[in-house]
Amino acid sequence: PPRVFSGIKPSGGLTLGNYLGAIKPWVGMQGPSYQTIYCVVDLHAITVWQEPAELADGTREIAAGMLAAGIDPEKSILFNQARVPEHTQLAWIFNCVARVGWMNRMTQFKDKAGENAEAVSLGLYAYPSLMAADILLYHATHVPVGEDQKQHVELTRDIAAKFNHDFGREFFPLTEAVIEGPGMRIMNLRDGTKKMSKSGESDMERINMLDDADTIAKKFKKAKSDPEPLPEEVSALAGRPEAKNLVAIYASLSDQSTEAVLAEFGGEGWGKFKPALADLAVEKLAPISGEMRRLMDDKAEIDSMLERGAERAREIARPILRETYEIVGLQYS
Ligand code: AQP
Repeated sequence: PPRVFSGIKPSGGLTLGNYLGAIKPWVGMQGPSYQTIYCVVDLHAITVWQEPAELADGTREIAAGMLAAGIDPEKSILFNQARVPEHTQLAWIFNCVARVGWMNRMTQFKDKAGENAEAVSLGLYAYPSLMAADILLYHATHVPVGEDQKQHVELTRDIAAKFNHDFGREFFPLTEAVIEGPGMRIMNLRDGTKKMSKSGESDMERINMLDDADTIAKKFKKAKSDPEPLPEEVSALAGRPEAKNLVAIYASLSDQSTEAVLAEFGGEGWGKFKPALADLAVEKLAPISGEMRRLMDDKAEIDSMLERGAERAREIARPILRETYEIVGLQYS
């Protein structure tokens, strides 16, 4: 079956955006149609400063979130990136294949670096090359990601194509981004034009998977909305980013279409919709956060699960890296 690879950075606590936009669809891809490989990409996290004392626990939290949400370590390979050194080995080769001009066009780098592009880490700049290595180390052909990662998957194809061309062999596949349907980009609760992020400034702008029921209720109550009631028609959500986001979260959590949510709540005010949304979120998230806490209590168990996953990942990665070295003419022992 075609191989799927995707990952999450342990750069903060897991958010509702990561869950609805990534983990939930990944759970659905497990099964006979795909071989699924999911990774906690800790090497990507350190492209910006991470407190060493918190990084290992952050890695365990993301792994616990994936397990609690339904990633099954028997059906999928689940591990953390640092345990498989082949990722960085292949990334170096890709640093020598990719062109500086390609990196200069990456919009995520421009967004993250902002005004300060001279002072960010070299790792942040080279991030897409490591991401290409993550994917191509397994010859993965399908990468489920949010819309914001599409450009990086296209760059992965460019790197694969240039490698294949330069060395005269069709060795790396041309990977496809699998973008989930609309509504899968969960926005910031205080500003509906920005995405919900782990590392956003204020905790009030996101729902963390480990938030308790009162915190979830408070965050939705204080979430920015607008003075209008909910519309009857989906088209009337245009130009109302906060309303659109809250309706999309409800639809995604309840596995319904936006139309169905508006059929139920159209014409109602926020005083009715926000508590219903908070109740739904608590109902869906409480079992996951409970299981996450239980898993995180036993660090040794999570670590040995990640270690087993890493061993399985290396069985695939090692021969592909070895062959890459041979193609390039590097001696390897
Ligand atoms: N708000 C979101 N809505 C939908 N999907 C999202 N993803 C992240 N935020 C949202 C998806 O989650 C996967 C893992 O993302 P990541 O952790 O590797 O990187 P990110 O997209 O940069 O996540 P954050 O939360 O915004 O982290 P920080 O703040 O550290 O940069 C990806 O598939 C992503 O699309």
